[in-house]
Amino acid sequence: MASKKVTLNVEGMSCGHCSGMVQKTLEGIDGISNVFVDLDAKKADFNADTSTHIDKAIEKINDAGYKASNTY
Ligand SMILES: [Cu+2]
Repeated sequence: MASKKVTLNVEGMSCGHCSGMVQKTLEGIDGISNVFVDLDAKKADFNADTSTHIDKAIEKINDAGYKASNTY
């Protein structure tokens, strides 16, 4: 299965703690790999196995108190 490269916009990150939280949140989801969170650009890059995993990632980031949206 080829994983899909994804970039999400993430609002609400103001410091390294925030980006670290988003990083850990994404790394804790099965089916998501190669996570890179860019605090300055307010973006999160990762590979997702399926689009369901992308939805899960957005949901988990929002649960953590940030605001994620896809960059279609
Ligand atoms: Cu912070």
